[in-house]
Amino acid sequence: MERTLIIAKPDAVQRGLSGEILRRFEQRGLRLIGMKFMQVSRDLAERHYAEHEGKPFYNGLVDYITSGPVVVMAFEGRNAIVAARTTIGATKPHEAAAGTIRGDFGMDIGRNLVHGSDSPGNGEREVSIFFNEDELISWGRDTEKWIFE
Ligand code: DAT
Ligand code: MG
Repeated sequence: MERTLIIAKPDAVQRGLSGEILRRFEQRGLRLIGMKFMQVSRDLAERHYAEHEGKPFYNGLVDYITSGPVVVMAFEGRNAIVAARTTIGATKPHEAAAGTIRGDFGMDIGRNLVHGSDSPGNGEREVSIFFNEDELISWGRDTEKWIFE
């Protein structure tokens, strides 16, 4: 069972796309276990993006994710990481396939609308820095057997 952290970034919230983004993961069959509307602090942004520290785009990335409120979601499921990444699309929205979130709504790498964890380890790490365990709901979906064989 994998966990992935999804963030509808400030541009997605400003453009009224946070519901559309939630809908796509929900419809895909990922199971929501936590969600919150929040403003990311600089400290939290720096911990979340620690692996990018020192890269030329790092400061801009931290500015962007802290520039307005975001909707943060945690999902759980078999193969959740890869499933979410394929729903999100390529990092550069102008190259992202049509049908993906970035490919349908984005143009610029600095406004790519959504974050998704890139590995099971990062999924666990990122979910745990954005959510306390008591903010995550363990629940069974009645449709489970129609989504997974
Ligand atoms: P992703 O968000 O697809 O996982 P990433 O983890 O490599 O991509 O990078 C995190 C974010 O940093 C990405 O969503 C946009 C920004 N970014 C990455 N590479 C960049 C670059 N070469 N120039 C500008 N921004 C970049
Ligand atoms: Mg990444």
